Amino acid sequence: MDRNVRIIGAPMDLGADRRGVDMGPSAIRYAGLAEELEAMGTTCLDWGDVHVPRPEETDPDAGAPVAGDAKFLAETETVCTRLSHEVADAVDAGDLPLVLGGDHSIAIGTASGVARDESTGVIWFDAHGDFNTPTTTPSGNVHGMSLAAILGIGEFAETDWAPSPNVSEENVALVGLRDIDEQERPAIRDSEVSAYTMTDIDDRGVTEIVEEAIGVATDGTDGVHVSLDLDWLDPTEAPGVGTPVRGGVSYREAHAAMELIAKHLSQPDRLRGFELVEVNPILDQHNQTAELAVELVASAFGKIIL
Ligand code: 5AB
Ligand code: MN
Ligand code: MN
Ligand code: MN
Repeated sequence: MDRNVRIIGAPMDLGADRRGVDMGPSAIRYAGLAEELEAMGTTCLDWGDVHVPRPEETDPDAGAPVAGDAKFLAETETVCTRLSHEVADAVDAGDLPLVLGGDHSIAIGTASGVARDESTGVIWFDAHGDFNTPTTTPSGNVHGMSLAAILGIGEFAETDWAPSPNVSEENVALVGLRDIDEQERPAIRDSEVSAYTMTDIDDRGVTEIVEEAIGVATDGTDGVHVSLDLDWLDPTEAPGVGTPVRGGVSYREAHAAMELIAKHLSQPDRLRGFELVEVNPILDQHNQTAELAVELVASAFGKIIL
């Protein structure tokens, strides 16, 4: 990695039911993130955390600006707007923003900052589609709506902060799907996003699928943002996540995917942003999931085995 990496924490847990993801940024730092990247010869600057209000300090029903059910949406807007500015500043300075969540609702802010001035493809590694809207959601949790928000789908089209106009559906790839809600299914199918399930990975192998996803995200765009929800991995490898789903990618498949990110997006420099979300230290075993997150970033940023 030739550019400096700018670490930005987003200790957000307003978008999910299970408490504990707000400790994700600390857990990932304690797992040795900066040390691992420095050991690869990458300069790492830690910008600290954006401020996130505690759920106890807020009113979940305060000024819900859209129809339907979206818990803490007003606070999510505030946090994502702050995060978007931090991320855009990093991009302006020529640094690579590495955002540490927090639940996946922060992706709305990360994408907004990464894609502020340039057309951006997105690769979304996740067991889930995160394609609900306030009227389709079974939970009211914004972490299950974040990709729909970025794409301005449903009620999010009426907000001025959620959609990222420089992210087009045709340049978005979802990878690793295995848990989709009834109303998400037609929404994903009817969209222009490329969606790859675990069955696709079984059939065609992780290399072919991830290379195709990279092709989708780079086709006609200036750069690519990678959003990595740790529940993409099988829970045997990543137990410390809020919404585990059996049947995810293996340890080695995950590394292979990240190595392909390094291989295809580093020369020329097309990686514009990277985020790690949904690490929940309360549910983790000895910080295993945070340590895995650090390893995967290292692979994505070009760590070589030999
Ligand atoms: B995650 C569910 N689809 O909308 C919902 O972890 C789960 O960011 C969403 O992918 C999981 O509540 C959100 C049932
Ligand atoms: Mn997610
Ligand atoms: Mn998920
Ligand atoms: Mn989750």
